[in-house]
Amino acid sequence: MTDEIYRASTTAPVNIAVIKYWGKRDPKLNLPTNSSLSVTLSQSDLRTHTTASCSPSYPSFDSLLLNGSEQDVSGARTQACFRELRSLRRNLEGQDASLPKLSTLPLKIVSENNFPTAAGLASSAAGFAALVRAIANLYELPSSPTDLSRIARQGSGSACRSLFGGYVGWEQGKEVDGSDSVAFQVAPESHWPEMRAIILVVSAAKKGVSSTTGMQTTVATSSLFAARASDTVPKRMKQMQEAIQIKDFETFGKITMMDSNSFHATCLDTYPPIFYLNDVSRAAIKMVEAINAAAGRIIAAYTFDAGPNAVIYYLQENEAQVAGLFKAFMGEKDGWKGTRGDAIQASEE
Ligand code: 2P0
Repeated sequence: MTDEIYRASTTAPVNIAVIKYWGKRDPKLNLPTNSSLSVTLSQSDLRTHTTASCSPSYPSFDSLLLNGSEQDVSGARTQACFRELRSLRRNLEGQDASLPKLSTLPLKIVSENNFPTAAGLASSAAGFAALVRAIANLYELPSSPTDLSRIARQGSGSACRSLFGGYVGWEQGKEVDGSDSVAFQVAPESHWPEMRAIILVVSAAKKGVSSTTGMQTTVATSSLFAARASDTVPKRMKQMQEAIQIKDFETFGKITMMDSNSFHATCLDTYPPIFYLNDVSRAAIKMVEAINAAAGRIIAAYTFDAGPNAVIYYLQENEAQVAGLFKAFMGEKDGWKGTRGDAIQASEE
């Protein structure tokens, strides 16, 4: 092999869950205690761009640069992704001796996010999805998005949903090896092109309690959690998929808001309690309630992940009543905004 550099790039989108993943039955493989469902809107354009390369000329260790800063790749999650992808490449090389032995070369990964990292905007989801697909492209693996979702899940649970666009489910699965715990597309984005999301950036700071630590404490201490995982979420998964299929925004919105509330209720029911919402988050909830009350039906739906930032879903036809009102109320401030101006910065005071 010469000192050639082999390279491939990809992007992966942030996904925002409308039925939340919270709780692991296997923390090593990131196997969840319930299925979940997310929406990826390309118009919101929150993405990780990743280039994976390998070369005999590189120093003899794997490296990962995220937004210009060197990251530790020795963690079990990153190592699991590297190991699985190298093993698939090794199989290809075993079948075809003419292929360059890329599986033996050090990897250099360079990633850039166009949104605040670890601010409850699912940065690890887009990050691991892009990392896995970039390496799979580099290795020219014939893997399907489903196969890649199985690998990305081991990097970060929610990452499996970022391998698909549009409306994406993550089937919790039953197998102990996680082979059936994969993402699937419920509908492409084009199925419901009127869907819009606005992100209210309440805080771009790193979250106080990491998702992994938070969810393990919830599983261990919350009595609300068991009912959520075994009863509430399975019912909602069905209802939500039906609502998406028939483009029923009122049901979509109601389940989205109720599931966000249920997730944050189990956080509060965790001991010691976990608070992700703050006063601005609660003001956003009241705004949505007021918008819906004025409309006489649900035209806006909020959801919050492991942080105070709100994502508000609405349909294009209600742009003025929803996004217009939020922008007017919160004021457009300097600071981070989505590339198409669809995120607004709010003050925490
Ligand atoms: C979700 N969240 O479904 C939920 C809602 C946060 C609240 O997935 O430990 O970063 O890497 O598997 O995927 C955040 O959890 O956790 C998350 P790990 P992850 O989007």
